[in-house]
This record gives sequence, C-alpha cells and structure tokens, in this order.
Amino acid sequence: MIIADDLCWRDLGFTGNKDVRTPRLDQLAAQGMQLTGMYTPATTCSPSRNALYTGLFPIRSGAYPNHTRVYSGTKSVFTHLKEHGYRVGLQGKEHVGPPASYPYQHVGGPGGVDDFAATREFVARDAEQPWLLVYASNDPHSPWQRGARMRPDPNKLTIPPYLHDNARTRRQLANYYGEVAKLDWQAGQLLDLLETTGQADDTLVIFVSEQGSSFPYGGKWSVYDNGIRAATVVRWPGHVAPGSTSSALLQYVDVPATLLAAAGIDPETVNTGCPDANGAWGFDGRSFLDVLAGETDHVRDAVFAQQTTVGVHGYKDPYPIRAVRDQRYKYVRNLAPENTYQIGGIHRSNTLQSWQKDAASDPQLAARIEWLFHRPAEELYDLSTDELEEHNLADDPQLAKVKAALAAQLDAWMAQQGDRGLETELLAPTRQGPIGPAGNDRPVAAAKQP
Ligand SMILES: [Ca+2]
Repeated sequence: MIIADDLCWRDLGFTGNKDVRTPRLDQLAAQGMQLTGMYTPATTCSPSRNALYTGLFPIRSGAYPNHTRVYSGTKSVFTHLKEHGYRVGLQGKEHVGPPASYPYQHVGGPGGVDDFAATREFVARDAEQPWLLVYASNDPHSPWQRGARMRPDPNKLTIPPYLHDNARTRRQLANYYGEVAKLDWQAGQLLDLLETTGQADDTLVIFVSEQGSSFPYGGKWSVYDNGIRAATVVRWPGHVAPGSTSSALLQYVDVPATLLAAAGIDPETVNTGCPDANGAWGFDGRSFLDVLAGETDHVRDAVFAQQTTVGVHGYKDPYPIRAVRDQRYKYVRNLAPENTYQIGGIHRSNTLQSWQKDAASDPQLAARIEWLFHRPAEELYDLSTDELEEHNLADDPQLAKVKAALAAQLDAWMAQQGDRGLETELLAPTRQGPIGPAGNDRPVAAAKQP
C-alpha cells in the first residue's frame, strides 16, 4: 500500500491535472483499476490512517481528532495479517497508535522514508513468507520544501477554479506540485523494487491519495469532496483488469476487509477488538474484491465523514462536522454553527492572508473566505451539477425528501458509532497525546466481548 499525505485527489496526472508530473502513478493506473468513489471518513492525517488500517470509522475506534489513537484492544490489518503468518511493515509516516494495535516493523525507522535499501531488505527477506508493506510518504504535506528540483514554473500553471489566483497561490501551488512529483518518484522506486525482486506479478498494489490538500478549499479539514474523496488505484495482475475504472462508493474502512479477502482470509470472521454501539465486533467496512473483479459497481449506498476541530493546530472553537454522501447528493451537518471555524492551517495561513488582501476589492472572494469561517447548520449539494459544492440547497423545498432521507442515514450512522455530536467533540482531548490516568478505554459501558 502506498499512501500519499495531504494530496487532493484532483492533483495527479491520471485524475486530470496537467500541471503535475506523475508518470509512474499514471502508469500504475493504466495497469490497474481506478476507484473513483473512494472516500476517507476524516480529513486529517491521523484519523484517516487509523480508519484505513483498522476498518473502523473514527468515532467508534476512538481515533477521531488529529494526533489520536484507537481504544486499547483494537486490532489493525497489521494485527490480522500477522496472525496469519504475514511479515508486516510500515515505512515512513506513522501517526497511529497505540503501538499494541499496530504491530508492524517500522521499516527504515524514523526519518527513513527514502531508505529504499531498507525497503528492499523487507520485501526480499524471505521468499516463502507473504508480506504487507505500507509505504506512507510525507509528500506532498506542507510546507512543500522537499520537491524543489521537480517544481513547475508558477507562471505557467492553470489555477484550479476553487483557488484564488494570485502570486502567492501560484508559488505555493508550484511547491506543492513539486512534492507530488517527488511522491511519484518514490512510488517509482517501490514499483521498481517489485520488478527487480521478481514479485510484481504476484503482489496487490494499492495507492491512495489520503485526504485533501491544505490550501483554502483544497479540502483538508473539510468534508467537501476535495477533502474526503481519495484518488485510488489497485493493481493486481491476473485479478484486476488493466486500465479499468469503477465508480462504486467505497470507504477507507473497506480496505482492511478487502486486503484480508485477497489474502484468502474471510473478513466476516474477524473480531476487530472494538465493538460498535450496537455491540457488534466486526468491521465497519466490507470487502470490495467483487468490484476489483469487475463483477459489481455497488458496495454501499452512501459514504460518511466527520471532522473534529478540537486539537487541530491553532483551533479556536469546537466546530464538529458530519456528512453523508450518496452517488448524487451530499448532506452536511455543522453541529456548532454559532461558533467560528478557525484553525491555523487555513485561517491563519499566509495564503489566506494574501486572499484576504485581494478580497478588499473583490466581494465574491470575500464571501468565499467568509464561508471558511461561518457556515449554516445544514448544507445540501447536488454533486451531479455542482461538483465543487458551491450552491447550498438545504432550504430548497423540492429537495426536502432527499435531505430527510440523507439526514436519517446520518443519524443511523452516528448512533451505530456511539457519536454524540458536540459532546463527543468535547471529549477529543482524551483521545490525544500520551495515555492519561483515565486510561485508553471506551468512556461508555463497553459491550461484552464474544
Ligand atoms: Ca494528511
């Protein structure tokens, strides 16, 4: 598994961005299946990764703010595959915990993200033993200083319509694209290793872009599609048709069940070590091997996401957000709309400050900036006509039934997760930092383990 960091799904060659250079990932997409309906249930690093590795949504697992950890006893895909004889490793960025839930070898150690000799040692150590390696790049996470040699000319960029075009945006976008190119180089190193160790034809490779970028409206820290949709490719020679695409709605929580199923392990038998609010111990997700086999384009009716603001660097007020999206509509609930949404990464960034300066003579831009700070309690978007989610239809009487149906799905998801909204948001600090005297167990009466 190759995972990027803060990469908006739009910013790859194979998803249509003509200013980035991603030849190796484009080639991977041509050799495998693009999953255009994959969504992360969170839009910061730590809860996204905990969900991707455990198959559990963030609030159920306890890993819902940033810099977080799952409840004690929770198992991850590393645990499950290790129990079945796999050698399991993670190279690069960790941002998950506690360590007991993630029993991987940290390949290359801290800072060893470009130590491909260590990668080679891991993947070639024992030809008889199957393995899982997660390669977690730091790119293209800000401050975008690592891709200077591959940076495009800022003056030649096409500025995406959701960004404001000025010199600062251009400079930063070029720096970001340079790091996307570096990520592509890293992916190339890994894919070459599979070739040179003779394992390419017998290895499932999955690439995910993680979550959106940290530009204002780049998607990180939001539940808009720029934030929660993830560019995803699966290559598996002999199992997945080269150059294929599926728009099936999928979530990161479906990935562990899929990897286990690919390894011949029935995901329905798995105990995740962490019950949901109904006392069920299985995954929140399910295997999408049937999608990869080209047999179906339907796994789930809707995808879900949450954003927890408490604990994000520079946050001002709690600003919990929940969302549900089906193939056409997205319904968003802002649970504390009376508060101001303000975090360091967007609202105090030099980029936004440059936008604010320009907005003094641009009322349309000023309104867009205001939306970053204050939103209504409900939002509803028709993605079929409004893919950038700029036209809130929550008060449209013709869509009242659509809204009510999505709201009911969101309510059911929150109940299954044990999500109490603002109350849960305010407990976020207990899910961060070192484990305190209260321990690392679920705060509610835990269901009995079977
Ligand atoms: Ca990230």
